[in-house]
Amino acid sequence: MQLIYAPASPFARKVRVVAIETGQASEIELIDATGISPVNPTEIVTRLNPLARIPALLNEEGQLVIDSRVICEYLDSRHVGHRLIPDADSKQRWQSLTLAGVAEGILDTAVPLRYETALRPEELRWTQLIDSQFNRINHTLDYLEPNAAALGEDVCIGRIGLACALGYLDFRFEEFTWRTTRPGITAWYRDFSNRESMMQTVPY
Ligand SMILES: N[C@@H](CCC(=O)N[C@@H](CS)C(=O)NCC(=O)O)C(=O)O
Repeated sequence: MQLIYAPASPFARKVRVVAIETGQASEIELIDATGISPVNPTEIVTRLNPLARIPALLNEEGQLVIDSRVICEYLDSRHVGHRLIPDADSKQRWQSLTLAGVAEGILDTAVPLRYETALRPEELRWTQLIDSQFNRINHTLDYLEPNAAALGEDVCIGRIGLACALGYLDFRFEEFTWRTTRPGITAWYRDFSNRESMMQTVPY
């Protein structure tokens, strides 16, 4: 299989963490599309993915699998170990998928925010939008904080998503000091970041 990714992409990181956690990393050839952005779609990505986004996976049959959520589910469907997406009859399923949705929402906010603050010419930036997007992330982290202790160490799609989202905030928004008022998430993230899968995929 081939995975079009970039080391800086948090969506691609999620997929890579899932690949490592499920023992499939060695089956995946990584193709680096560093530099891709909405104003620089890059040839390798547009050739494979009409949406010109990463991650994009080409499976062994040459079929395209896109959107990180779908790629994670695809990888989770082809191994025999502990399921990262809990089965339909598991009590954990909706809790894990909801956390995955919350993490996705943080990234769906943070990645465009990065484009807005780093890519868009300074004179065209819209501070009201920037502020409201940071507010959204803050509200979401505040919502998670009281239940941080319940996050636990067990690995699942929701926790992987959250860890990749927090890693992205640290990587792209150094000045965004989300830890200050959130000791629970801070401690959880510190522990989760020690997983081999997280250490092997630190963004750069
Ligand atoms: N919903 C998509 C989002 C993927 C995404 O936005 N990836 C970013 C890189 S982190 C990208 O490809 N940006 C280029 C663009 O939006 O044109 C997924 O989960 O795979």
